[in-house]
Amino acid sequence: MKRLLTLLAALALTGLMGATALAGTTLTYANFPPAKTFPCIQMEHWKAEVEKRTNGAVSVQTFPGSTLLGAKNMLRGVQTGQADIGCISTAYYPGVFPLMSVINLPVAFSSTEVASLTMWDMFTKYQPKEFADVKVLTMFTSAPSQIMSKTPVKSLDDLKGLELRASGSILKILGSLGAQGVGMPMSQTPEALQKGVVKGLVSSFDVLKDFNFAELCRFETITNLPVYPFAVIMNKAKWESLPADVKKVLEDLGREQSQWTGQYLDNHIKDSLAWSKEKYQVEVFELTEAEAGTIKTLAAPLTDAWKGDAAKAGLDADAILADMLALKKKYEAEIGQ
Ligand code: DTR
Repeated sequence: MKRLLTLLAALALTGLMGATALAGTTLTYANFPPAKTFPCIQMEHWKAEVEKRTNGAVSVQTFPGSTLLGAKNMLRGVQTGQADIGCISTAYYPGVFPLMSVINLPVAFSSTEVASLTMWDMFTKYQPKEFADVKVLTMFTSAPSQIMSKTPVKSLDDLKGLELRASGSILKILGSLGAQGVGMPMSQTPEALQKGVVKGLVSSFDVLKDFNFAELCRFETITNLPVYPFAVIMNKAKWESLPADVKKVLEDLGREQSQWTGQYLDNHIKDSLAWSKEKYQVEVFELTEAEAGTIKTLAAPLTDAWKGDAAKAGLDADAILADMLALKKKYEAEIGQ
């Protein structure tokens, strides 16, 4: 009897310890832009879902605005465990993500939801080696990129010599259009605009409202340049330490979170532009069809350059590109453009 009691007590204790250990699981999640920008809005949504779906067994402590890790040390910081989870814009790491940078090519995505789901499916299909030492929790993109500037860009001629902040493939497109692309993460852009180091930027229209860029950049030109890819990554050892049921909750959220973020941003772009027109009377210019055609022609070599880089990394570039275009088409038919 005494033995049985001891056994029961031991079992109760282990159970209790297990529950306590689980209840105490807190995951730190770092992000580089300010709290009200879309990468952080999606982070808070994910946190709420994880806490709800694990019945509070896991809590997530979020660090927006580069308070734990910044745009450029995010990848390393997550690999080394300074943060458990981090959000990276892959365009800030040239050459590091040869496969997933296919999403940053000039293939005319017009919906963030389509681009985000395409990216997620590409990731799950190819499981690229470039992410082998982290656990990928979700992926999404920004919306198609547009010019926001202090001086009007009514035609491509107005771009000559204009200093515009950008990143990734867009920098190269700007160069071939005669503009002066200046590469930097979004988190450094407010200061660069304030100081006049750049006269505008190329990114998605959400930033007009979320960074109040509409105040300085009163002129917007629709160019529909590439989307920027993002990945939410987790420290591999931390991932391995999680119980199976928690892993399942996080894995089940991957695609859903990608779609949620795409939908959020597609709606928010409209809201941000309407707000900017109302508050700062920003002017929006559309290029002529001929000029849009010029951008397309000038951007085309980027795809060949990407293929070269992908082949060097041992990837089947043609198959990857064809798969991405097929997924884009499939989602455009399902969701709309
Ligand atoms: N990686 C991006 C895309 C972007 C669009 N909106 C935001 C808001 C906050 C951070 C990044 C972004 C870029 O650098 O333009």
